[in-house]
Amino acid sequence: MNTSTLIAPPAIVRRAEQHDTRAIQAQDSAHFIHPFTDHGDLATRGARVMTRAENIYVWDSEGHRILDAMSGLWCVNAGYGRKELADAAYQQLMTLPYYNSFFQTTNVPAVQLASKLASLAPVVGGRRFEHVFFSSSGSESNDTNVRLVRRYWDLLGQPQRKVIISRHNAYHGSTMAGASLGGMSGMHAQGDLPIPDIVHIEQPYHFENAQPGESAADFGRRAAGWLEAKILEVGPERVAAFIAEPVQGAGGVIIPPETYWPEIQRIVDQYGILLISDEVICAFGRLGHWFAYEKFGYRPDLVTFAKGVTSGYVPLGGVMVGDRVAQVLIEQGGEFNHGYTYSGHPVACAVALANLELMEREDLPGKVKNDTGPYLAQRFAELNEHPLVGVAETCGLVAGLVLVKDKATGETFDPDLGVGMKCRAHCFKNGLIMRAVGDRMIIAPPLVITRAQIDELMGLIRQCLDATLVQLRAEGLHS
Ligand code: PXG
Repeated sequence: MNTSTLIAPPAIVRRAEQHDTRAIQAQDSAHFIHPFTDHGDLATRGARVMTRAENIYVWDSEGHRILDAMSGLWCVNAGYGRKELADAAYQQLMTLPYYNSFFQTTNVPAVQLASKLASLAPVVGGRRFEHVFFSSSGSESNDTNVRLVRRYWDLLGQPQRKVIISRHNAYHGSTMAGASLGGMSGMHAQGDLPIPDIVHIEQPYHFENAQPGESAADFGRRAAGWLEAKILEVGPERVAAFIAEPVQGAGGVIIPPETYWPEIQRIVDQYGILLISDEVICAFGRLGHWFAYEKFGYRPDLVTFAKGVTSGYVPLGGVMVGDRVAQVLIEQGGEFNHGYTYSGHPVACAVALANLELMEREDLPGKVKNDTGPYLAQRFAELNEHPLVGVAETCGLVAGLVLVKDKATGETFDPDLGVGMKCRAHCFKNGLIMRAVGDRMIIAPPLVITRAQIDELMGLIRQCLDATLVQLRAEGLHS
């Protein structure tokens, strides 16, 4: 990439190297409640203090350079240090830092961004996305979806259609509705979740849920069939929508077999229920398309987005509202009593516009589809030879592998051994951020990653898998 577009780092570097890590960690422990964190554990270890970033690398307060193969948290699609995103924020902050979109007002960046998103959303099977609702996060957007689909069925005179079907091990956010839509058992175990009328089916994870010898294609059709079974169990007249990630992200990069989505489409069509594609991770080039439903060829009614829309530089999320819902909501709806202070925030929208223009100019979705995605697929597949790896798969620029005890039988480790966390510790030690979801190791690097950097990434992954294997053998956990 053109390094002149990076924010010049020298001043920041000098300050970063002067950070007093212990003092920051102590203050962090004293005052900062982190998301999804055991604070007793954090206090004894001390948080890793990130101080700066550039391209696909981040630096901590001790001066370590780390290859960020998770794009922050699946969001820094355009890579770090993109000056034009900072400029767009600054310009907008100086012009109109905030105004709301309630009370019959609007602002220019929000209008431009809504139009831009409508133009980027592919038309599949004649379905268009001409309308956008803005929020500040994926969670808020999925809360919006719950309200939208229930309002839609109310307006159509079918208020009994309230049930939303989701999947176990899905992630749809951390608010009451987001966590309920998600299928994370650890989240449901705290705070009486899920809320009423949200139910779950099993995920399409071939490695774990297929029968012995069952082909991926057969399994994909069978897994989609669980949706039909659930609709019949609940009663088709009570089902409002099905929500799913195109590829499950936080659940461990679960890539459905090719037969899955077409069968899901057939089922939602047959029962007339709405389809929500949660593309918080998968949109904006991550799978080689602006929106992932195009890759899999299905026709959602609502599309959740966040993260990559601004490459994570400022918070923004939203819902692409397809014609079917928009027509009812707008033509028959009257006032929809829903909205956030920051819906259509001018600074967030200005940054998103600059980000989408940058991605368009550098053709990041095309690069992932035709160049780096296939190259990562080829290099990642080589890991299938590794004695610790059960199966290694990619889709665009997300990838996941499962660590196994016995390669021949596919036997997995006792989850209590924390083998994934052991591997993650080797990654940190070797300058690589790779996420562990149980014993699945996953990556989602910035979309600006080059082939040479993919080679560097693969070298690090192999080194970390080797180090993990040595440790497991020493502990008598692997042959
Ligand atoms: N939907 C999907 C598919 C997501 O991945 C959300 C909704 C919620 O977005 P917000 O912006 O409210 O966080 C997400 C977020 C992880 C991890 O550990 C993943 C997410 C968030 C936090 C952690 O992989 N995804």
